[in-house]
Amino acid sequence: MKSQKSIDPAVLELLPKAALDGAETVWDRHEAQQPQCGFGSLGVCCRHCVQGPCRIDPFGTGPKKGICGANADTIVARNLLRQVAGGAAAHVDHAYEAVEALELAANGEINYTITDETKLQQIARGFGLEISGKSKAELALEVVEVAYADLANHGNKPVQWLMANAPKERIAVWKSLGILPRNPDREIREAMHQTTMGMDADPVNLVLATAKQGLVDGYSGLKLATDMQDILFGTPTPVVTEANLGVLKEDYVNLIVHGHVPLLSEKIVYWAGKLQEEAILAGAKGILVSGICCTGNEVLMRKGIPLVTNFLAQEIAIVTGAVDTMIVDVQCIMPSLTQVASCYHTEIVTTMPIVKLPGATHVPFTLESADETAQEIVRKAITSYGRRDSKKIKIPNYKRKIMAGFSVEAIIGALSAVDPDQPLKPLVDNIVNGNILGVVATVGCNNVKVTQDFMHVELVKELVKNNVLVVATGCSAHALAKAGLMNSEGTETYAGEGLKAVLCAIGQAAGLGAPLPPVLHMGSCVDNSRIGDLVTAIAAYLNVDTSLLPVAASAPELQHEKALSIGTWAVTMGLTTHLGVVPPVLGSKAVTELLTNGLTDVIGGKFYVETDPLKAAQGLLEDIRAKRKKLGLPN
Ligand code: MSK
Repeated sequence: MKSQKSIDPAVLELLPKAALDGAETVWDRHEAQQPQCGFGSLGVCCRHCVQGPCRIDPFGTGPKKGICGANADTIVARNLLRQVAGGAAAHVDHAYEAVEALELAANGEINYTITDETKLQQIARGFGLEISGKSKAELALEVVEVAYADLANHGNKPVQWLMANAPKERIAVWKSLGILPRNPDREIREAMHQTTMGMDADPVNLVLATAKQGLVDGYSGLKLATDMQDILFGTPTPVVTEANLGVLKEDYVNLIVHGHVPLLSEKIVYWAGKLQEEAILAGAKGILVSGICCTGNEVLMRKGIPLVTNFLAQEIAIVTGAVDTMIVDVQCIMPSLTQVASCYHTEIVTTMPIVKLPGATHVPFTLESADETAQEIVRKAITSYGRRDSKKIKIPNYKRKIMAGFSVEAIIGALSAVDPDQPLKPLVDNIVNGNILGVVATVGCNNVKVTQDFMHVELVKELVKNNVLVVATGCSAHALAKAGLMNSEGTETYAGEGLKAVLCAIGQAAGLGAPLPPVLHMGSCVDNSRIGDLVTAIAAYLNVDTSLLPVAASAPELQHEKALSIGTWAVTMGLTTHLGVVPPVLGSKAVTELLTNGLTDVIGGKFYVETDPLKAAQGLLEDIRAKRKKLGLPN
């Protein structure tokens, strides 16, 4: 299947146009990189000091040690720890900005409101804060104080966001392994220290440090970011919209938001609504905002903004010739966007001080000037619309209806229609009786080494056919949305009989008049915390450790360091975590064995690598069935 670049028909339709228009794509550059470095692919190249680079001969005939004496096990384990720490750093930085935004909003220093008081109170209660008699702003400032204290705590106090939210059984496991993280900056700094020249050479110690970074990511990154964003912008509720390049409209100003952080994109959505008249005066029918990657997921979940496409096709969106402005914030932004945009009239707008692209327009975003910045960018898009070349426009007519917005609160809300007193009971009862065999979370990216979306879609079709409920985030959610797995028709077409019956019953009870989709869209990369919350709630309801649940995770097409850190967190949660792309660890048998097997006895979870989607589905089904058997549930 790798010979094909994508299974997305919209992408396939536009690839020849990209070539004709002189727009180089990620697939062209991947081809030019062949053959990719075998040492790098195996993880046995070390560049941590300037005596190197050193490479270990994987066949055993050449050097077995680097110049300092580090062997393949040490080098592979150090490289992995740095990658996972890189992913955690990105999420913690994201979360930190969200905390700052909540503080400024609560102090009335910026024009953002606190939207979800219920969530604010729930989080405050989790930290033992008194909520009665306090205004929203007062309580928010107290929560902010806890967050800042957590981000900067001294001594050996563990991360409070973890202690308040993680399952107690898991905390005991992590404590016994000595991997409870302290403040995240200290842990990330320590990982850099631990892996520099002349430091840790013990692969077991390094792999445990990697697990600790997974926890930094899970609680000081993902969970903290989602909590802050829900308080500020609201906890998602079900929304219906569409996904794929066909959502772009030729006669509208098309403005795409891309990246990860919703602080600016929320304002863009607001001001695009307000400035419609200006677009009409410019000759358009209006302004259409749509999204790529996880900024797209954020505004989809809360505002019902349509999804254009996922990571691998970000350049292809521009090839439509109909994108007037693409605004980027942080993470997953290809530097090539400006080269592709130069073939069309599209303006790329960077907004963050740490993400500037040569050839892009930089409009600095600050929380204090958010409204002005958003207006300026929307007006830029309207101006850009006037520069279009109609001969270059081609919008593929492919899009699918999707239902998204499945926060844990929204799922509980739908289940409450069946059992208001014990909302989790209908879900758990159906897992127990086997109508739902188990739950799999598919997360993460596209990777150019894999046919775009193929692994996501084929894996998930097989899982839902076997009555596995799938929840999804990130670019996996995009892929499944584009493939028609996030609407009621998807339930009719793809779900096994048991799963279909449950989704129909809940959909009817919740007043949707149609089944719930077989794949529930739970949000962006940081919203993997929602999946963690759901797993934690189910385990608490059943009073079992998460590692015993018939629940697994998968990153079918991972590319980013963040996907590695999210996957590591899933393993620390006790879940079998499938990777559909081989990470750079095969150069060390010891590290590979630890990750895929050796850790299981102590941590409960493990990585499972399988590049064939149907075999991967079978592997996950076997894992789920084995866990059901242990719990005494029917298979
Ligand atoms: S955007 S990290 S390619 S999921 Fe979150 Fe997609 Fe992966 Fe970026």
